[in-house]
Amino acid sequence: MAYEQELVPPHLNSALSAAQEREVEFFRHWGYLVVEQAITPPEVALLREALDETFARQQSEFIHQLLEQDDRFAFLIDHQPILSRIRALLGTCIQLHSATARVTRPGTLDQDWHRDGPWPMDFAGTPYGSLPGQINCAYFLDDLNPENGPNMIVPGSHRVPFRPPLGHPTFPDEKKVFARAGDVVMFDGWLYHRGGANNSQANRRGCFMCYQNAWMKSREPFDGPRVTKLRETGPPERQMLLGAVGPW
Ligand SMILES: O=C(O)CCC(=O)C(=O)O
Repeated sequence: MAYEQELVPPHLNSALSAAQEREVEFFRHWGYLVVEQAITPPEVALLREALDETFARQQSEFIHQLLEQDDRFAFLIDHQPILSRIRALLGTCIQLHSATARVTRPGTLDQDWHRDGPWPMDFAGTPYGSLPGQINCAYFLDDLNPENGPNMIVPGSHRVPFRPPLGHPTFPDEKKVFARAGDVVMFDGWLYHRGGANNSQANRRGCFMCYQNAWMKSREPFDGPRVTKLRETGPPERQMLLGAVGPW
């Protein structure tokens, strides 16, 4: 066997409370969920500090392999207010697809509508039931407003069987999410989404923890020194989240 048996939970689906079932139903239908104040103000301050330092070193708007940058990001791996919802949606055998951050500088233009993966979508899934399931969790570290740009989504678009339009035309049913610092927008990676233009004078900061089932390929290798140490020293679920289950 290529993995330690104790890493794999005995059941794929755990029992859900009535409140969790309502959230799952909402997410299945609309493809997103806003979790207000999922991190505390001190946690927001900690992440801002870590991200500002990372950004000063990297000078890149988009930061890949975030967990390799600074230990202060590590608590996001299994932050329970979000991970409990990921488990409710994807089941218990889950891993990170990627951990990234975006610092949207003043003057950045509107993003184009996009999905996070190239795979075609069919609202019926496959005959056996699977969908390209991937859920991105956007931790916003600044209050979003019309100046620095909302997080834009088209609720329900995660199941439409065609790709988003080119550019960033207006959808009649688009939603501008004005998240507050500390809120998390969880969204199906196939939901049409984009970041709004930043016309303010300040950076607009966010960390993106993206999850999928543990039997899928991750986008990141998760093989750098910080992640390797986190995996080797972490409890079983954290090990699984960081890719300890290799080939099946
Ligand atoms: O910043 C946002 O609101 C969304 C960012 C995004 O979709 C991306 O970076 O691909």
